Amino acid sequence: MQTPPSDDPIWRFIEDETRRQENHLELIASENHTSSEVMAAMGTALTDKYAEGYPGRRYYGGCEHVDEVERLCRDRAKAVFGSEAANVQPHSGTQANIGALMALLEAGDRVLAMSLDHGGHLSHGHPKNFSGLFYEFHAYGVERESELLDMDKIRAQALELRPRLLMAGASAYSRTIDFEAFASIAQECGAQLMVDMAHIAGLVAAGVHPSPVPHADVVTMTTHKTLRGPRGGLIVCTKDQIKAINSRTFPGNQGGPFMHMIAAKAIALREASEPAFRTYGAAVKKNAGLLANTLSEGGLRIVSGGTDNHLMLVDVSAVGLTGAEAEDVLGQVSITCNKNLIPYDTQPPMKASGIRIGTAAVTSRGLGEPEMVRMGKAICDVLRAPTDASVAQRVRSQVKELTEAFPIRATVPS
Ligand code: DSN
Repeated sequence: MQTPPSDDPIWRFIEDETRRQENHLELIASENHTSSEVMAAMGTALTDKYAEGYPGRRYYGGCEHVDEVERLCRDRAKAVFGSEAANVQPHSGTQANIGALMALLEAGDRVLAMSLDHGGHLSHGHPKNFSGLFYEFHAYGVERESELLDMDKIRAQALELRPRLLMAGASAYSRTIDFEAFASIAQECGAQLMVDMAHIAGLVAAGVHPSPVPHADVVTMTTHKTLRGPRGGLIVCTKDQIKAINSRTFPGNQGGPFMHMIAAKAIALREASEPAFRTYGAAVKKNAGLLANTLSEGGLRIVSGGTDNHLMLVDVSAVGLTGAEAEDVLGQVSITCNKNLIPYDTQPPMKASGIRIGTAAVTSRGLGEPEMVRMGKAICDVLRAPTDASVAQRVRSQVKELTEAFPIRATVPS
């Protein structure tokens, strides 16, 4: 970072966090490192502008330039995801989901979505979340043996429940989701289909994961995970749905849009449409596969036996650790990940039996195949000898070598 503009301690905290990111290997599957251009757009005069409404129909004056920003962002979202319509205003993934649920349902309507305990998301019906408070959510999960979604079982459950909405999408599922099968189930039971592709949006944009867009009524996402944009949400949908989506986003559940973030989303979407992003998406997926193999060969159990996307769940109970302990020992060697429930976990969420690992961020800083093998072996070493100070010391040096060889914004387009 350049010289801080004042001696406000906040700048010190920001510098500390910047340094932490630089010196750690970031394996939290929902995080990424944005380009300098995305980063720059967030710190612009657009943050000062109020623009309630939509381009051409705002409640305040002076919106002519931010109108252009939002129009271009919308057009880019439609082009990247091949959708008929887009709303780029949601402040977050959860707010995108709130807007979509409000557009598709009446309060109290029945929904069938993936269980949080098996990899779903809080905004897919957790009893303390808006979704669970205002709608009647039911959950499907993965099979105990295979740890995979069984589409026949989901079909049977949906036909019995007859939900008004079927939801697909997850925050901790490492396998390809069959959106076509979800659409066919929705059609069979007379439900609408909503897909939350927050985690895989970048893989879909890169063409390395099947897209839900041709199959779903509404698709929500975040822009900051594999899509590598600023923090925020985004909704793509059919022409039939956009009027309701717009109205439930603003004034339904938000006030003024964050125009600086929409500018940054537009830049991220341009980057996602460039050939280099296809290469990036393919590398994220390849890196995840290699890392999963290395961990598996090193004696760790990967939930469902592997990964088809950017993430994997590692069952650390087999090495005598809880997920919380594994997160902690890896943190001590500058490898950041998060504890995570595994399917049918017997531990509470704050302990958990697993960790979730993703390759989006380390791939952005340029780590490739040899580094995945090296990192995977280091993770195995630490998790299998969590109290061995000499192992920790050796791995810390290895991480230092990697982080120094691959600085964060050296390889991301800027
Ligand atoms: N917190 C995000 C994740 O880690 O998957 C989901 O909102």
